[in-house]
Amino acid sequence: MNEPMLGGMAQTALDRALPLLRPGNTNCGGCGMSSLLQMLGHAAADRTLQFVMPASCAAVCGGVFPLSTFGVPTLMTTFASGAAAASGAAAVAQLNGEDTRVVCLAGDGGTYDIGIASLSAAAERNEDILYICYDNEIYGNTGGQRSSATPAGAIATNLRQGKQQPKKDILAIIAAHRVPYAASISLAHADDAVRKMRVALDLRGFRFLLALSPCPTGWKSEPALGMELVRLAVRSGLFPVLEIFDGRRHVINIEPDFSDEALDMYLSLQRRFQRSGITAADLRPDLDQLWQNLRALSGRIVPARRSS
Ligand SMILES: Cc1ncc(C[n+]2csc(CCOP(=O)(O)OP(=O)(O)O)c2C)c(N)n1
Ligand code: SF4
Ligand SMILES: [Mg+2]
Repeated sequence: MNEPMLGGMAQTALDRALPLLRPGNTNCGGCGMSSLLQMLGHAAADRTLQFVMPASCAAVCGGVFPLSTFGVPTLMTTFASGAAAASGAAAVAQLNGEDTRVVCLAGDGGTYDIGIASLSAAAERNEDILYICYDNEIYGNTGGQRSSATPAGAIATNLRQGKQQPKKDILAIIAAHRVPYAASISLAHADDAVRKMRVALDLRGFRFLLALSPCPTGWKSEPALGMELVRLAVRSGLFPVLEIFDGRRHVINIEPDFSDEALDMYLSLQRRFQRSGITAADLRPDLDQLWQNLRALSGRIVPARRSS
């Protein structure tokens, strides 16, 4: 199967004997997390994996015991204990002399909010786990409530007028723990995403990946437009794609063109931004500041915004 959305990188029998996420799962059509799992399967190839998943759409999409659509052993946990349980699973694998890579897959609610204490603790101890946050910017599995990852201007089922506060910068928070590797990945840039997944799978110690994950159900967007939305977010500078090594060395992987047209398109293609009427002009000052900081951290002196 050659799926154009993934640039021909869809899961095939050549990647691993069992896909990480099999057909029959309960994810909505166009769910970014499904694409992420497809890419992760491609990146992991024949590496031995174990999943740990706190409460989320991911945790339920495997189905009802004893059936599972996951292609690897998967441990479901409470929200608060995801990173702690993953740390334990990694320790057990090491004691058994197994080369199992433990991957904690969590949503933004489980990462930015309810699981942040055990996540911070695991990062501080430099536990040997790969923590992946698929960030759909809401509590998706319970109907789309606001999280601290919800961006300014978006409505949620418990927030009717559009969020006032900006999104929490979770990558900076994780980097502040000086972990070996933290990176953001764009699902619309499959080569870069798969490369980083491989780097993160092969490193030892605490590794963190953050993916902006389209959620047609919560974003009120067309399922087929998910990858285009991610592309617009990257292009406009809204979602920076970067790697941070040891919490210090910042590398920007994809250079935006800071297009306001792309940013307005991103906002207008999702009905969650309609009620607040937020525009690129409202967001741009904060984005300029964000990019000035990123330029300083990455040692690059390119101006935050190119003059047109
Ligand atoms: C302590 C606790 N509070 C609330 C819930 C109910 N709950 C289950 S999944 C979920 C949403 C999770 O959101 P997120 O982590 O962003 O993952 P998503 O559903 O968006 O994939 C909630 C609130 C729970 N299981 N445990
Ligand atoms: S609600 Fe969103 S995150 Fe959950 S399965 Fe549907 S598209 Fe995916
Ligand atoms: Mg979520």
